[in-house]
Amino acid sequence: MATPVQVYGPALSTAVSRVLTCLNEKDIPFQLVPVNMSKEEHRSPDFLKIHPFAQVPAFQDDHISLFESRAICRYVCEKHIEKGNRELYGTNPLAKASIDQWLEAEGQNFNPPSSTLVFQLAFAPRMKVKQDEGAIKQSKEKLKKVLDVYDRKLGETRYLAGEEFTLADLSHLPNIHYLVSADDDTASLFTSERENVRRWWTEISARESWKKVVDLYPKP
Ligand SMILES: N[C@@H](CCC(=O)N[C@@H](CS)C(=O)NCC(=O)O)C(=O)O
Repeated sequence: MATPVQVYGPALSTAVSRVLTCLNEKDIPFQLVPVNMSKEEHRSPDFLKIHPFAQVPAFQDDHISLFESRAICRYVCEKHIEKGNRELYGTNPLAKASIDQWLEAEGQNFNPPSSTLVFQLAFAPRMKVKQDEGAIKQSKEKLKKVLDVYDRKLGETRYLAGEEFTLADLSHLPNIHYLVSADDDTASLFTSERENVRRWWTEISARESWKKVVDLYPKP
């Protein structure tokens, strides 16, 4: 039997759970290799051989290793075109370009403010780090503008890149998961203020591939 692919890092990392969700969509068995970040294991010389920027996830498939969660997801989809969800990274050049376009929007427009909020609202309290109110306010304003664009698009199509659930939608799951659980009013950005975003979030967060990843998160 082939060795399962290995994903290094804790499941509760947003970038790690992006990759795990993709592997679940594609029905690819994986082994989650623990990396204790509080003990700085991601900065060890051995880890730097597979992730030169000392971050998670790192990914190994036989003799190859990769980093950057979105690149790993694209690789998994291209390598396993026939497995699991075949639409995940499109089946023709236009579908792929459309998915890439929204994956870029996620990485460049959505992720900067939303990952700041994930850190400030979800991780800072757990790490007993003082929250930066200015960063929270500024990121929320930026995120609202991005979500207004999403809401218009999702009023035209069921998912971001068209009528199929794709990597473009999947890539948003980890950050939104943390933001809808925040103690303040951030959840309402996704769950009530924008009708199409609300419908989309309800739909994508109900996917089995994602629920299996949430099951791996440590229980509070
Ligand atoms: N763009 C990278 C981001 C990776 C990233 O920021 N990982 C975080 C955890 S979610 C990390 O390793 N943080 C530790 C650090 O940067 O020191 C990806 O998508 O893989």
